[in-house]
Amino acid sequence: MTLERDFDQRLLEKGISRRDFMKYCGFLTATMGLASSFVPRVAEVFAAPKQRPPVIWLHFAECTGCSEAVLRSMYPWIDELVLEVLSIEYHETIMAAAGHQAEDNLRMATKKYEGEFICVVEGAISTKDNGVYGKIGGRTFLEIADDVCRKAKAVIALGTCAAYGGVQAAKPNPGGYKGVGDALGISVVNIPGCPPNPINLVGTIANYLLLGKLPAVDDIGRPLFAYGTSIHDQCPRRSHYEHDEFVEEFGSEEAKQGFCLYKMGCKGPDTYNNCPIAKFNDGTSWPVEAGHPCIGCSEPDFWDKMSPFFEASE
Ligand code: FSX
Ligand code: SF4
Ligand code: F3S
Repeated sequence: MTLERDFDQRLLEKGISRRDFMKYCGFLTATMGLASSFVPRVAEVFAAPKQRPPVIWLHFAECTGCSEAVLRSMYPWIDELVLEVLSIEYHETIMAAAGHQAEDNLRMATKKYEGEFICVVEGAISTKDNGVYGKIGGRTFLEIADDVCRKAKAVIALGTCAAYGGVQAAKPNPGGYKGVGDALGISVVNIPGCPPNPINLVGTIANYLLLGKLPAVDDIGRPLFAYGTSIHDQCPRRSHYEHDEFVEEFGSEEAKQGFCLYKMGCKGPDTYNNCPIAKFNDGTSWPVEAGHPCIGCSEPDFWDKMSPFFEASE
């Protein structure tokens, strides 16, 4: 494998050893469900990208937590991601332009890269009454999405709002909010979670750069490498619950109540995501590890279907 020397140098300047970089690539490769023999090729994607696909990143109705999560992705840092792997042509949260200049940038980028760019969408789209309940610069979210997404080579819906409507689509959903795929009737890759784990976006993009195609998805558009298994089936509290010593110490009924969070309302058995393996904040923890039941944030309509999020104790 040939890691470019200047890339090694840039890593060192950031205080990152080559060993740490390779460790991350190993983690990413495993997350993507690829064999360890792919690790050097995944490293090459970041160290010596052969292509830098143009990206137009749209924001609609959401809290921007998804961008926040990506901006805090442990590695590659956002500047690496932005400047070296992708060519971000438009992103409202991190670009300097505002107002008319920003609108012009979007128009120019869409025209210049028509048919070539990846469109990342955050946030839900109002569809009721021609989408009048959500506008930017005088255009409805629906108009903007219809214009931009249809010109993209691929659309990635980042976060549960963009994927399935999220909190905006919770009952009674007065604005008729929907995810981008449903709002436009197009096929998209959904990376849900509120927020989604950044590694699942990086893995989707690395898959595209490495294999020239987007990853295989389940029947609701989620990459199987990340959303193919339930939280419950990967949960360490489940194996501890079945652990002899624990059951011996607390008794099986107490163990169930005190350790597994099911009786507090955990939705892990009905939720598909890789949180127990990928974790958040540089692999520090994830909701159930931190003592909070899973509320099913990567499932469609979780605000309606998964609530109440907590069970009242008797
Ligand atoms: Fe939604 Fe994202 Fe939750 Fe927030 O862009 S998935 S409200 S973390 O910001 O869309
Ligand atoms: Fe399953 Fe939740 Fe219990 Fe973990 S805490 S074993 S995900 S029900
Ligand atoms: Fe969401 Fe459950 Fe993971 S609430 S962050 S899918 S543990």
